[in-house]
Amino acid sequence: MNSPSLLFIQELARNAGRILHENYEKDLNIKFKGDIDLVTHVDHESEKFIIDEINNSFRDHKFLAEESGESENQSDHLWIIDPIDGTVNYAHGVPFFCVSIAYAYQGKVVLGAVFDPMRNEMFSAERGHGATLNGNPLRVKEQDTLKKSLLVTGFPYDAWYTETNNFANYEKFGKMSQGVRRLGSAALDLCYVASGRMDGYWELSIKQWDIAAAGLIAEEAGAKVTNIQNQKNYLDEPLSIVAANPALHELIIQNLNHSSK
Ligand code: LIP
Repeated sequence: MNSPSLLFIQELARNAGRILHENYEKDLNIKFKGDIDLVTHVDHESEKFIIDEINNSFRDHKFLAEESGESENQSDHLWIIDPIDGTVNYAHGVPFFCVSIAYAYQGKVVLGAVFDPMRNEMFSAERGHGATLNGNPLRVKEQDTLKKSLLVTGFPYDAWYTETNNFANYEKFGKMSQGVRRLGSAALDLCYVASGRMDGYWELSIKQWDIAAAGLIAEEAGAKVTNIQNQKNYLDEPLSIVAANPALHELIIQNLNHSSK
């Protein structure tokens, strides 16, 4: 068998999460990829562990990972990996981050696992078989009015310069909802929508590795997940995302500004 099981991807995320937990609040050898886009040696250690484990179990799979990029080989089997989603939180000692691992077959994500090592919370899904949190079924909340909704969003690393910085939406939705949170991990933001802790999530600019696993988890929990053009191919460039139950998803799409102008 050259395809993984849900159990395999769950254990892989859990074991990578141990690396994050063991190094939390230690010397992280922080380096900067941009003005505010940073990386720690733990990002690289977690990613190497995940890729080595996959190579030990499966032959010739392809990878798209935040730190090492896209592997050059061709394969029907693609792993989409964020070794630490919430790296800025991790680097600052804020306990809100996770490991995000997705597996896609012939271009369609079929398995996803997001593990939060600080709360020991394993969010996972297999396409067509539902989503769970530590084995318990997940379902989005059916909140259908913005003023009763708790929303979550994020900002791109080039927010200082880009017109799609999302600040105008933060203010607009802040005046239409019960609140807008910025928690710092897209994967956990999506999993919190899947679990009903949050009602809706959006970002104007995001990466495949941030959302591939949790996007499937949210879909399997009953969320409508699209890009900001309301298209279902939210993993295609240029990436953006909106996730909520269908009624609230429509209200977010209707009110979203696609630029700061
Ligand atoms: C982060 C996302 C976050 C987004 C940040 C960044 P990273 O991913 O989780 O939601 O707002 O700009 O993309 O860099 O921690 O893997």
